[in-house]
Amino acid sequence: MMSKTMLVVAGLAVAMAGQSAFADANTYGCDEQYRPTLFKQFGNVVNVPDGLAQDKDGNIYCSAPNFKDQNQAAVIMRYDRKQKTWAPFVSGLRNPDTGFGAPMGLEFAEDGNLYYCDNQYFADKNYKSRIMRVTIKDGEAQKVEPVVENIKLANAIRVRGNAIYFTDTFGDIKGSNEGYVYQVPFSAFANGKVAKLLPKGQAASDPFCLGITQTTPFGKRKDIAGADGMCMDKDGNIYTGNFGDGRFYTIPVNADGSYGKLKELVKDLKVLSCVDGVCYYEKENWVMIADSEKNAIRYWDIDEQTIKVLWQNDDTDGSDGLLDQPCEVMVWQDSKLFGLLGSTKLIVVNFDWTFPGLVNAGGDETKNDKINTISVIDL
Ligand SMILES: [Ca+2]
Ligand SMILES: [Ca+2]
Ligand SMILES: [Ca+2]
Repeated sequence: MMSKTMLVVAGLAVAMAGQSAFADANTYGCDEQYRPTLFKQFGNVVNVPDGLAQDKDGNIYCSAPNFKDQNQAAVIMRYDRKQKTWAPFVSGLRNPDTGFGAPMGLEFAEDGNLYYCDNQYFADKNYKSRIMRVTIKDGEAQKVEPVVENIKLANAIRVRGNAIYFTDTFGDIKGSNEGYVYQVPFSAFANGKVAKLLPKGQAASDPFCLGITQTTPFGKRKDIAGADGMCMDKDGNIYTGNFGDGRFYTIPVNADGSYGKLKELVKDLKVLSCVDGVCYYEKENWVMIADSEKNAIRYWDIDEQTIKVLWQNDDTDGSDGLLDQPCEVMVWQDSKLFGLLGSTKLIVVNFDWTFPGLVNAGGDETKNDKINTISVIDL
């Protein structure tokens, strides 16, 4: 049996070994307990993963718009929590107008159906994106149909109460770099109806539009992309942020459930210069943020009203589990049901389809690697 002193010495040696091996992360001031590890490495069938959702049994769904190799039709993959296996859940998703499918943000409704963003912006910028509903019976997809149309770049979606909420990342209005948050009630697409957004020039008077963001492009990125990720806290306040400049916002919910005006929370390139996917971590009252530009996971501490870093790393191909252009975050097993079964985990999707000015591949768009990964962080 080890003496107390020996245990302390052994512990110190482990701690020191850890420090030298993980010097890269420590330069960003990250706690080693949050070092990401590899959750899944996909083959070419999933060559660009993007969105994340979980059903009420804790199974994970990952959408794959497959921008790097469009010969691989878009797919939504499903991870069986008990079997620990991945399989296609809905495959061959193609938009009839463009021949191309691009599922991005996705979330389950209370009734068990799955809603997802079909992002057609990279195929056709002329309002071809849609919100789709996958009707599910006994755990199997039955049909896939549009419920909202006339969207530019449908990106993130949430389902709460009797409405869906989603972001549209581009407006393409000359001289103004807008992004949008929409709320569309189920009644607008009941009985086979399809809801249609107004053209972006009329967004301010669109009854479905809750808020309009503004992006100021900067540096090498010069990216004008607006509202990207979106989530709600436990009270229903909405959080969103711009991909292009990291400006971070809330839309506060009123006592009667209606929404107030979009309000800026952070506009500071030094602490946050890119917001991709966001999710709510109820236990800590944090909004987790995928910083696609800097290979980082940051969070908005709602109680302290500050941005902090959970993890950040330099360029990697992702095979080591480290972040490789993280685009989506999801707190997994945060419910009472799964909390008993294991620790809470943050699942992180790595987009790895680089744009100018990102840490990933030095922003070189010709250098996307072939390793397509999901990371996991123990919270
Ligand atoms: Ca996104
Ligand atoms: Ca990679
Ligand atoms: Ca990389």
